[in-house]
This record gives sequence, C-alpha cells and structure tokens, in this order.
Amino acid sequence: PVEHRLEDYQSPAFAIDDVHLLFQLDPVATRVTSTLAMRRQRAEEPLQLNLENLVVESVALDGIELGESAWRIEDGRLIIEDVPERFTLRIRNRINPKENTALEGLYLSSGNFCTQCEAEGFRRITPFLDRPDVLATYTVRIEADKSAYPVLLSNGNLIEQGDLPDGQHYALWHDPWKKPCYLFALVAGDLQFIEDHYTTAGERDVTLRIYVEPHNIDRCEFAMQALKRAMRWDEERFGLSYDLDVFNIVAVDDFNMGAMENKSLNIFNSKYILARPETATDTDYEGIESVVAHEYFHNWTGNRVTCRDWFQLTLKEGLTVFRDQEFTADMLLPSIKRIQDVIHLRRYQFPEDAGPMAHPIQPKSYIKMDNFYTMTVYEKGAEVVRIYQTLLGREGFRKGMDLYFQRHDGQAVTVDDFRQAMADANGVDLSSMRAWYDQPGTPHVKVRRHYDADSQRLTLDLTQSLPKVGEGFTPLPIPIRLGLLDASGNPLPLVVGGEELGMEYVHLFDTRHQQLVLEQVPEGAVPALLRDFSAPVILETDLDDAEWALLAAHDPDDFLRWDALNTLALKALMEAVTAIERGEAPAWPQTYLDAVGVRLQAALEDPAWHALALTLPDEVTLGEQFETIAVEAIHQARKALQSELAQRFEVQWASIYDTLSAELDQPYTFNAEQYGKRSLRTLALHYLVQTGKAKWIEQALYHYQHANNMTDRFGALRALTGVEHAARKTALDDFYYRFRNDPLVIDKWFALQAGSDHPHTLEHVRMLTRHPDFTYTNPNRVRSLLGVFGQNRAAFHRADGSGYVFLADEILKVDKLNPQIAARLLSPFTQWRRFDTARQALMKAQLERILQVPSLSSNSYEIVEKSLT
Ligand code: DPP
Ligand code: ZN
Repeated sequence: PVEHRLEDYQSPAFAIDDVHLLFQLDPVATRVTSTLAMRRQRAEEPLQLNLENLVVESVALDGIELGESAWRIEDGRLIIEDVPERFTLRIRNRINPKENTALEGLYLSSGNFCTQCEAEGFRRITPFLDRPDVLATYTVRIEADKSAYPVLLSNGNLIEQGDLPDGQHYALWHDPWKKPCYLFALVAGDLQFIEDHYTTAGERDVTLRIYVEPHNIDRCEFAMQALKRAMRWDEERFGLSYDLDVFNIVAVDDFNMGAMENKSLNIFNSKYILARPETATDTDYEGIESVVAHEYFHNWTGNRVTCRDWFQLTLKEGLTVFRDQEFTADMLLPSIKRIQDVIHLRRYQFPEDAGPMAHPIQPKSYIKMDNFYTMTVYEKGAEVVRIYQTLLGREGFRKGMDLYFQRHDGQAVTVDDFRQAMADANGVDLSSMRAWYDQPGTPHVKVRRHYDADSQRLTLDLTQSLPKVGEGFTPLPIPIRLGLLDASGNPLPLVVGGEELGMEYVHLFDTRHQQLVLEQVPEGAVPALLRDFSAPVILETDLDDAEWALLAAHDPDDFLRWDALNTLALKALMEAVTAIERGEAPAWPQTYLDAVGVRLQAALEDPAWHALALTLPDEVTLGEQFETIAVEAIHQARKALQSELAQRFEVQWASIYDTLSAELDQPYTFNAEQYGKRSLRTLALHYLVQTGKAKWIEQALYHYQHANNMTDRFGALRALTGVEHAARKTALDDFYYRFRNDPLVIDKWFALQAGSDHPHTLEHVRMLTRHPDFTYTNPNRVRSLLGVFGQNRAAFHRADGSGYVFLADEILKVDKLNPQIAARLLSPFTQWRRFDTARQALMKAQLERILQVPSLSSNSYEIVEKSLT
C-alpha cells in the first residue's frame, strides 16, 4: 500500500474544464462514455487518470481513436504519454454495479442505481483526475429501461428528457457550478417523491424534493421541514442562500456514511431521512434534522468553496459540523446540545486521540483516505472552528466567514486560507492557531490555586501539556471561559490587573505556563473554569468535592453545572473501581449522593438538563481515566452505583416517572419540551428497573406495550434487555414481530442485543449473525450488530478472549465485501494497549492474525498496521 503525504502536494498537471458523461445503465454491464475538455498546466508530463475496478474499452483523442500502444494501464492509472496543450479526450468504459459491494462508485441499493464518490469513488465510474482541486462543469445523459428505472437524476438542472426505442428513456442534466468529481451523483430507480418549495432571501423559488422507495413515502415530511429550517437558518445566521432552482434528496438503504452532499442531489442513508413517531426515536429525529442541515450547509462550506486536497478535509467537515451544531442548538436548546456534543467528544474522540490512530485534525499522511473521516477531523475540527468564534465573537466570526467566501468562492483551498480570512477580517494575528492543526492528542490543562487572604488574590497557576506529542509540543491557544463564585455560590465580578472584566471573561492561555491573578477575591471563592467547554482539553484542577458540588448547584453556566456533577460521579466511580480491584465493596461519597438528591428535587423544573445530569458516565469515558482499563471492575462499579442511586432514590424516581407520565399523556411531537420530558421519564424507568423489583419490571413491560411512539417503546425495551426476567424475551420477541418489515427498526433490535449488559451477549450476537434478517452487505445492519458489539466493553472484552476471536472472524468476512466498513469495525481492537497484559496478548494475537490475511484490504491493513507499531 502506498502512503500519501501532505508535503508531496503538487497542483494538477492538467485541468479538466468540462465533462460530458453518458451512462447506459445496466445492473451488470453499465457503459460509461466520458468526454473531457482538457488543458495542460505543466509541461512534459504524461496524462495520468485514476481508475479502479473498471474495464476501459476505447480511448479517443480529439476524435481520433487511439491504438492500444498509445495508452496503457498501470498501478491504477490510465496513462497517455503524448497529449497536446488542449484536447478532448473520449473514454468508453464498462462497470458492474451489481457486484459492487464496497458501495463506492456506482452501485445498486434495493435494485436502484446510486453513487458515492467521496473520497475516491469517482475513479470506479470512469478514468479521471480524481482529486478535489480539479473543478469542472458537468453535463450528464442517463439512459435506462423506463419501467425499471422511471426516475433518472443527476446534479444541477434537468435540461431534457424523453423516450428511446426498446422501452428505454433518457434524461439530460447540466450542473452550471464547477465542482470536483467527488460531488458527482447519479440516481436511477423506481422512486417516489414528496415536493415542497422554498423562497430564498433573493426571491429564488427552489423546488425541494425527497425521493424514496414507494413504501417509505409517508416518512419524509420531517426531513423536508428540517431542510427548510436549515435553508432559512443559513440565510439568517450566515447570509448564505441556495444557488439553484432544484434541491433533491434521495434516501437509500445501503450507504457507508450518514449522507453525502453531492451538488443539488444529496444522497442519504435512509436512517437520516425516514421518520414517523411510531418508528423513530427523539434521538433519531434529532439526528435527521442535524444531518439534513449538515449536508445542506455543505453547499457553501464544501461545494462552493472546496478542499485543495484530502488533507484539508477538516476545512469543510470541521466547519460544517460546527455549523450544524449551532443550528441544532438554535432549534433545540443550546446548552443541551452543547452537553450532548461534549459527552460525544469525550466518549469517541478523546480515546481516538489517545490511541495509535491519533492524528492532527489536518492529517499529514494516509494510505486510504476513507480511514480519515474520523471523530478527530469532524468533531475536534468543529471544536477548533468554535475556538475562532470564542476568540473573535459571533460578529467577528461572521466577518471572517464573509471574507472567506468573498475570497475563495469557486476555489479549492486549505485550512490556512480559512485561518487567514478569519485573521484578516478581524485585523488580528491568528498564526498560533496553526498548532491546533498540526499536533495530535488531547491537550491537558493543569490548574493549581494559591490564595493569599491578606491581598485577596487568587493565583491560578496554569500549565498546558500535550502528552501525545511530549516535551517538544508547540503550545496551543486555549481559550478558558471563566467565572467566580463566592462560598455560597453567588457570582463574583472578575478583576485582573486592576481592571473589572465583568462576571465572566475568556482568558487566552497560549503558553506552556502562565499565572492568572484574580483580585478582590474573598475567602472560599471557587473559580468556574472552562464554561461552555471553551476548548477541547482535559482539565485537571485541585478543586475538592465540596467545591465541585458548589459549582454543580450554583454555577450559572448550564454546561459547567452538568460537568461538575459529572466530575463528582466520575470521581466516585474511580474510587469504586479501585475498591473493587482490592476486593472491597465500594463506598459512595456523601457529597455526591447529596448532590444527586438536590438535583432530583429540582429535576422536573428542567427535565432535559436533568436527564443528562443524572445519567452516569459511560464505561468508555470512565475507562479513559485510568492508565490500564480494568474491564470488570469498571463494569461492576458503574452497575453498583446505578443500583445504589436506584434504591436510595426509588421514591423520587417513582414520583418523577408518575408526574411526567401524566404530563406526557398527549400526542407525540418532536420538540425540545417533550424530548426533555421523555428522556427524563425513560431514565427514571431505567433506575426503577435497576432496583430489581418485579413491580418495576412489570411496569417497564407495560410502558413498552402501551407506548404510542418509538422513543417510549424503545426506552422501555432497553431497560428490559439488561435484566434476566421473562419480560425481556416477551418484549424483544414482540418488538421483532411488530416491526419485522421495517429495516431501520430491526437495526435497533439488533443493536439493543449487541449492546446489552446481559451476561450472554456474546452468545446472543453469535446467534444473531445467523438470523435470517442479518446480512453482511448492508452497512447499517453490520454496524448495528458487529459495530455495537465491539463497543460493548463487558461482552467484547470477555476475559477468555472469545469476543476478540469472534469479532476478528466477522471483520474478515466484511473485509471481503466492504473494506470501508471493515476498517471501522476494527476500531475497538486499536485500543489494545490500554488493557491488562492478558487481554493485550489476546487482542494483539487477533490483530496479527488479521494482518497475515493475504487478501486484506488496504483500508484494514492501514488500521491494523498502525495499531501494531
Ligand atoms: N458525507 C460525509 C459528510 O457529509 C462526507 N462528506 O460529512
Ligand atoms: Zn460533512
């Protein structure tokens, strides 16, 4: 496998200005004719077009057929030595969509044709300069059987359509906007659509359509409304309007990613479009709204301004995730969204950044780009974009965005161009931000306090480090949003250097070490640091439990209050883990139990926040606090605390459950208020079931059976899957038969069992791979069973290693069909060094076994190889 490096970047030797494509669709032998208007940009280089998995039938230069000696195919390239300054190249080639189980390029999903070209799938359609800095206009003619494929779609505007002999028909599409080939899309199939309209600020009437398979036509309305909300929001917040008269979305069942932002023809994993209250949970609704918005927002951040090369991926992804986060915050509740995102970041990105696949948000090298669509590039990338906004303010950030589009519309640019636009628009120097793009790992910020009662000064001794890089790291600009509370929890003004800075300010900590001196600070005051999680760092303070409890009770920042309680829970759990490892029973700190008691009293005042605050940290996040992850002790500690909180507060949980049940006795709507109430009620039910009392298990079964929406039904089912009781099987069987014709819901059924606490989860999952509804060719199904299993700490890491052998076998099966998905499934193995020596050896043995497989994909090879070195 070849490694690609950022430092080797060279601009393309040829430009392609205009592309004409003819598709003669056939499931096993589609013919593609590509006519490219090309221009030499560097002397004395042969023309080299990328290609993969296709058969070239003929090549013609300026209308003249080239003999076999004039071109050759070598190392995934079509090479033509002799070409003039300007020329037209016509290539005919053949592809087999039906055999395409990798789901890159042109493939079939439920018998319909669709495409996925990002990052490097276009080369599986036709030979091309498959790189994002080659921008062209596209005209696409599609020919296909009319009865099997009545709908024919591509990017841009429909120019013409009509019938052809032999039951065939055609459609001609033209996209006036120049784009890189990764944004190309084609869809052909038996689809129906819903239609709506949006009028832009500039009075352009845009026709909006969502295409689905006919049986899903009643599940698209929410996605359509979400799209319209996103279109309006982008105009209001960023002044960005849509730029064509049509915007189409197509939902398909077989899709490697969540969705794809192809110009004016977004293709979605049906998981992020289809929803009805009976089949989709609140979380699903939230996901749909944010992914629809995310892909729409790419029209400006990604499509109009694109990436120079794939090392710049975070330029469009970090920025677009940030934009969709801000959108969801406005649609739902800002503080709830922020807490959710931080939980997610700590759970998935922090471990990645600490493991062997750690990379800067701008990676410096890759073997398969597909492996770098990561939590780091996306979510940490979004945190870095957020830092600009924190430093420049919303208005300053908007000025930077405006300048970015003014300068770079129609170009393929770099993260440095983005940073320069932010800096120039605000007249500031942002060069130190480069450090966030160049270094892997989560920064640590250590805070030590010195209080001098006589001078009323509180000195904060700040130290930053970057353990992943070590001593030689370059300091990062870390904005610390801070406030101060007095000993009774009242906010105090901040005074620094004699200057009154208000009740909150952002301190920029941008060196290895700094002292921040707060003045006029009374005895017992507590600093509130990193409000709103103002930077993606690990904060190590010297606050004691009582101080965290004070913050948990009184800090005005919703995020920090949540984080304070979460910190108390983590500390309690860490002590419990240590106790369990010593063979002792855990003792729960009174400060923490009291803090929970206080929260329970107030829970109904703000259900959404309390649902988050009263959920214990997950096992992975807890494991990250330790050098060596003690699988059993962590699992036991968390279960023990859950059952402690369940029993101790049973009365409170029951009362919350009853009150919310009465309030929720109304038709389902997806809105922030109901969402919050449902979350808290489900959490209460979980705790009640954890008491182990038969009456609560029966209540959960009743809750399951009488739910009028999927959020409630699934919440109850989840509570039941962890228990050893007949109700578990009753509910799981019922769920399966009720929804057996609904793949997205059956995915939930698989996922629930794969993620279960049940002691026999491995056996269940093994059985489920033989279930008639399990298939290795559908990514959603594979992720639901095998992906979720790999994330299940207790089941995957069984001490005898049987979980490892099982998953490795399964990954090898997937790797033959779909390397991208296989490589993702490997991620739990990459953490092998974090476990005890026995588990390390068992995991490593599986990685080595995988590496020995001669036909291993380069996707999987890259992950395994990097994990072992
Ligand atoms: N479809 C992926 C996303 O939108 C890659 N562009 O993030
Ligand atoms: Zn994206």
